[in-house]
Amino acid sequence: MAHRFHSHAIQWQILDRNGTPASGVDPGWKDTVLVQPGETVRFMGHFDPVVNSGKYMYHCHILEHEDAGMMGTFEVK
Ligand SMILES: [Cu+2]
Repeated sequence: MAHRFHSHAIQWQILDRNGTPASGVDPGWKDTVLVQPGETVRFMGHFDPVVNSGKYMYHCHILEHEDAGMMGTFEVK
């Protein structure tokens, strides 16, 4: 099943899907990144170390998945 990766307070730019460069609707800033079953998506965000340092929450945007544990945090230093 597909998952909708989302994190708060930051946006992403998709680099590639399974090694294929972003194309179609993928280029541009995204609030949420759709990840298909078995797919690897590489994406990047811009973090200013002074303005954006701290902890960020990420989760699947499908509530049942989030409730089942598809969530976590990462820290920008
Ligand atoms: Cu999910």
